[in-house]
Amino acid sequence: MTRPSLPLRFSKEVAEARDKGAPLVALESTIITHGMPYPQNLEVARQVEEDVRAAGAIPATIAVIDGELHIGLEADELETLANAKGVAKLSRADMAVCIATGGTGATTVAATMIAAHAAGIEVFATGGIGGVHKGAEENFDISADLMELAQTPVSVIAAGAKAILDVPKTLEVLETQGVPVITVGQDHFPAFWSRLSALKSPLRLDDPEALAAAHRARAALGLPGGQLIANPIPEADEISRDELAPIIAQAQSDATHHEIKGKGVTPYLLQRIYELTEGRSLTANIALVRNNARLGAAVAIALSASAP
Ligand code: PSU
Ligand code: MN
Repeated sequence: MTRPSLPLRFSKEVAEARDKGAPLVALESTIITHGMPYPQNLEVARQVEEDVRAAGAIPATIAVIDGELHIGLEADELETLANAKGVAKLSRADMAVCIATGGTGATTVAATMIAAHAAGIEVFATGGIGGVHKGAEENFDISADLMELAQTPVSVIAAGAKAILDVPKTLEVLETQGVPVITVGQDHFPAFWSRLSALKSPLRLDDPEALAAAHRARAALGLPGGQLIANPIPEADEISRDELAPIIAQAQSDATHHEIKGKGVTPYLLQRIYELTEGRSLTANIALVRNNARLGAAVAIALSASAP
C-alpha cells in the first residue's frame, strides 16, 4: 500500500519562498497558545517572524487549523490562534487524530519537527524543548520531543532545557537516543533563562556554517534524526541560576500540591514562574526566542548555500 500524502496548507509567503528556494525557518505554535499569555504571545509571535525575515530567511509558523496542517500562518490565522481558548496541544501522538477530526491544535517541538520535515524545512527555532521531568523515575514523564530529535532530520535551535526539567537525565536520554547536543559559543549547556547550567555541553560549535555542515554530515552518514542546537540567552537578558533555583522549587511544590499531572505540568510551571518572577521570566523568554530565531535564519541560510 502506498502512503497517502498529507495535504499541507502553505501560507502565501511560504509558498513563494518554496518556489524561489529561499531559506525557511519553522516556528512552533504551542509556545504561542500554551507558553505565553495573550496579548504578549501574539506580539512575540509576530516579532519572532519579523526577526527571521530581518535575518534573511522566511518564517513558517506551524499549526493545525480545522483539520489542516498549516505551514506558515496568515496574519489573521495567527491572531485567531493566539486569542483562542482551549486550543489542543499536539505532540506526535495527537496530530493525526486532530487532523482526522477537523480539529485545531498548536504544535509542540515534536509535532513541529514532523510538520517541518513533511514540508522540506530543515531548521526550526523555538524557546526550550521538552525533556525528562523531575521525578521521571516515578511518573515516567519524558517529552516526546527527545525521541523526535532521534528520528526526524530537523535542526532544532533552543536555549537549552529549563531547570523545571531534570537536565542531567534529559542529556542522558538524548545521548542514548543518539541526538547531537551542540552548544553555540560556550562549553556549558545553557539553562534557558540562565546562560549556564551546571553541566558541560556534549558538543560545541561556534558558527552557523559549522552547524549546517554537521547537519549535512549526519545525513551523509545515513543517520536518522536531527540535532539539538543549544543557543545561550544573551547576557543582558538572563536571570541567574542562583536567583531562579528557589523560585523553580516553589513552582514545583505548588504543582505537586495542586496535583497537576501529564501535559498540564509544563504550562502550569511556566505560569507559576512568571508570577513568582513578576513577569521577568517572560521578558527573558522573549529575548531568547528572538535570539534563536536569528540563529535559525543564519543556519537556514548556511544550509541553503550548501544544498545537496
Ligand atoms: N518548554 C518551554 N516552552 C514551551 C514548551 C517547552 O520552555 O512552550 C512547549 C514546547 O512546545 C515543547 C512542549 O515541545 O512544551 C513540551 O511539552 P511536553 O513536556 O508535554 O512534551
Ligand atoms: Mn510530558
